[in-house]
Amino acid sequence: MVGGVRAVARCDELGVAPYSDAPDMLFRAYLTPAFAAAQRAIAGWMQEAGMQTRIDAAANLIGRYEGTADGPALLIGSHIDSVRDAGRYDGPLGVMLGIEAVAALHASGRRLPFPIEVIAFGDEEGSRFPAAMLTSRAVAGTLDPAMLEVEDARGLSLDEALAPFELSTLTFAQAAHAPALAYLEAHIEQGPVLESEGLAVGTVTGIAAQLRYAVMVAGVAGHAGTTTMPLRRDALTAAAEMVLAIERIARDDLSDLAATVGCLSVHPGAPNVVPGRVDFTIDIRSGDPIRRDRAAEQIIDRIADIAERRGTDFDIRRIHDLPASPCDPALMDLLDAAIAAQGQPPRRLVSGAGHDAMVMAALCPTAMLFVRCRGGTSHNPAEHVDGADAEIALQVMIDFILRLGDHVDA
Ligand code: HGY
Ligand code: MN
Ligand code: MN
Repeated sequence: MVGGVRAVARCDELGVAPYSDAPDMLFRAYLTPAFAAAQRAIAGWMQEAGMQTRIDAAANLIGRYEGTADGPALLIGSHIDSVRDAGRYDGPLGVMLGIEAVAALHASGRRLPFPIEVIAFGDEEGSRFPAAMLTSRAVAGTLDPAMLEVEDARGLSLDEALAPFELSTLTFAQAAHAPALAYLEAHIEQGPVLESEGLAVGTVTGIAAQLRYAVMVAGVAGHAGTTTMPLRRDALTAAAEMVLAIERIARDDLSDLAATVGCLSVHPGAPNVVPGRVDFTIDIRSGDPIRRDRAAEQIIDRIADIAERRGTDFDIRRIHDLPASPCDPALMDLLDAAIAAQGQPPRRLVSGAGHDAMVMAALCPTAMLFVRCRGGTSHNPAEHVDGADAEIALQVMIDFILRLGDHVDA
């Protein structure tokens, strides 16, 4: 089996039990039993590829392939946590391709003038704790300790979730990495551009800025049969109006601005009770941080107007804020050259999705390679990537690594 095909097959293998916490879909959240099982399988693959493995203080799995010199390492990575009811390739494909790149170097007895470390990041999606990219922030050394005081939906603290891994929030920040040469991440595009242009791979120029809020709307719970309509302070109907206002603001912008309400919970949640409280999240993105922040201000103003008119209270908290992150121009040129060397037309594109690379940019120059995925579908079990495209991506990565080696030697 060629490396790219094996990378896809391994993502498929990780898509089911025991590597998923849910029996009927793929959901692998940070620090769960499925997460630990996936780490064990991936560590075995890393070792077969000639790497020494370790788990760092933030529960990231790292495989290291020594170079001919012991300078700053080339880091290659992506994440192995997933969203709920996920596709199989968002995250794991980048890790599997990193392992395959090292396996190919190892098989030909090749060492680079720098060590290579393949990192399987633990928390990128933020699908368990109300924070995202905790583990790449720890590696990049940009972690705000206050971010570690989080609980999952069952009230388990991050510290409690780390305990079975014999780790703790007290030492989490010790995952901070030594200075690195560069960070390379391969990832499915999660959008339709490459497919629509008949291209297997593309060079990412940068990643859009992200903002996330947690909103709480407080009304008054009441009897569904006796609370007359004019007297109601229904938290859900207020929230519904807010959700539509958020969509309207993003739609009217006509740019790359995107705003999403992806979680909403209604309390107490009974058919015969007027909802007294609603919690929801807002995710706002744009390649232009000014546009993103202006939209956030408009959204908060509209939420305040609606809450006031409907006699409800509200609270809004910023839970995630990442600036736009440009990729390194010199590394983009190297990636373009590696793509051209595989007989593929170089194509540059921006990423609307977030990636560990946007956090790693604080540690070292970053490069990202996008791989075509069917229909641009992602965060959906129908996610699909062709083994042939993964193989092209793998050859591009190997060529990129060798070019970087020449660059460092020169
Ligand atoms: O939310 C994102 O953009 C990414 O998939 N974590
Ligand atoms: Mn994702
Ligand atoms: Mn991802």
